[in-house]
Amino acid sequence: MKKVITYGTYDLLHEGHLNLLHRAKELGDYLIVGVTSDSFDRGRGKLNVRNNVLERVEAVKATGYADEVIIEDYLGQKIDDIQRYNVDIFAIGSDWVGKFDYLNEYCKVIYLPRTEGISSTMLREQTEEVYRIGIVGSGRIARRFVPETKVVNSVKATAVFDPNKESADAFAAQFGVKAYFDKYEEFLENVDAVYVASPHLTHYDYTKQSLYAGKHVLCEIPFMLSAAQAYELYDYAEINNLVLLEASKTAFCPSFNHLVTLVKSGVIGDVVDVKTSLSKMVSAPTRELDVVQAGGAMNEHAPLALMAIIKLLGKEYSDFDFHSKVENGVDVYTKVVLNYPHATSSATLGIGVKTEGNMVISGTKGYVYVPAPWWLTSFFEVRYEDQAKNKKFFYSYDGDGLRYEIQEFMSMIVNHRKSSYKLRRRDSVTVAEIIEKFNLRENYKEI
Ligand code: C2G
Repeated sequence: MKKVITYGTYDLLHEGHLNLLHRAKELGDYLIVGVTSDSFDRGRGKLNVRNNVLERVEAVKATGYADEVIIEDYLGQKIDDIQRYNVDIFAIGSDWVGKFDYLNEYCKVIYLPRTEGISSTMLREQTEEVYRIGIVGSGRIARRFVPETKVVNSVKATAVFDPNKESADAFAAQFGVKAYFDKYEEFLENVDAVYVASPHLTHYDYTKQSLYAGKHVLCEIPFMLSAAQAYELYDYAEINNLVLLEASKTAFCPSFNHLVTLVKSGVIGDVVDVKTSLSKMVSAPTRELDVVQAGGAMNEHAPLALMAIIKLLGKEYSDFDFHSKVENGVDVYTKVVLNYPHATSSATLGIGVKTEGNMVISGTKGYVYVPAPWWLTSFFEVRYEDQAKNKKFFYSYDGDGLRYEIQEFMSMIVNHRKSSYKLRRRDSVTVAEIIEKFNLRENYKEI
């Protein structure tokens, strides 16, 4: 029996795909089709795929050409598959000519003619609705945001709001958007969605006003400084069919997502300890060191670190405590410990104390090591007692990494999804709750 294998995303399955699958099937007796996973596609820069992997697998099955459908999830998998399934022919469209010649070592490689005049990109563009996003704040993160919107479908940055007219104008001139500085309502009237990147203490008000005006909101970290505020706004968004998402960058990155799925699937056994660390040294004068502007290591860095712990261990922690070094009223260093019935965790956060910014997840069978800076990593390793079993994982982390959260936000809007499995609302509320406990100085000790 002659076995043929082919791979693809098969987004918005079209005639080009049908022709390709038909031709591939005719090359042999048994056709295996590898459909790319969502994270694999994101990892290879295909950010704007419209159908999720389950929908794409169903579409391929419905063509009737595939005898077997498998998921392609990692770089190098084609070599593994060809050997594992005893494949005779690897077939792929002619847009890939030359790219897969290296597979000749394992089987015959055939490039099939590509159907001209149709592609998933074309279909996506034809059916695409573009949402105007307005940016509140014109600081460092807002500047990194605009270029990242350009690689995501369905969104265009069109406006900026900053009460400081000069900053708003400078930002508008640099990025080709319209500036607003006094009337927030007017800014809201001219956008469909809002990215809140203003100082911490203003997040709640700007987000609330935007939601009340019927706009979807992506809000920077720290999202809210109390659980009640987070609850209230998520509730309002839910009832009013609006998307509200915490811009917890790392939560949406391909590497971190895969790490969570691997750990949940038991590769290191039961998780017993999660240690994360995040430090960025700052020097005065800066808002991070200003008590009036909710400065401090905890408000600054806890959102990402706690998000990671909660995603790995859940929100049902049994007790917690904080140990801080304080200067001029702000914590320049905080160690937060969260204990669970069967696990413990800690985050060491610094703005005036330097820590090693890695993450180590210890389990009963092995551990995961994510080197610094873990929050924007493109690499991690699963390690065991028997080092021969260690496995390294590499991912792309494109641009400034904001594209992943923007893509998730837009996909939620376009597909009318109000929650994201990458960052559940209840997890986001728990992060706010722990930050609130710190700001109330519960279980708190100065060192
Ligand atoms: N195709 C085609 N004609 C088109 C469009 C696509 O023949 N008009 C073919 C592609 O050449 C490919 C298959 O259909 O063989 C799937 O295409 P995509 O969904 O675009 O997936 P792709 O990114 O090509 O996947 O591991 C993934 C593969 O390496 C490539």
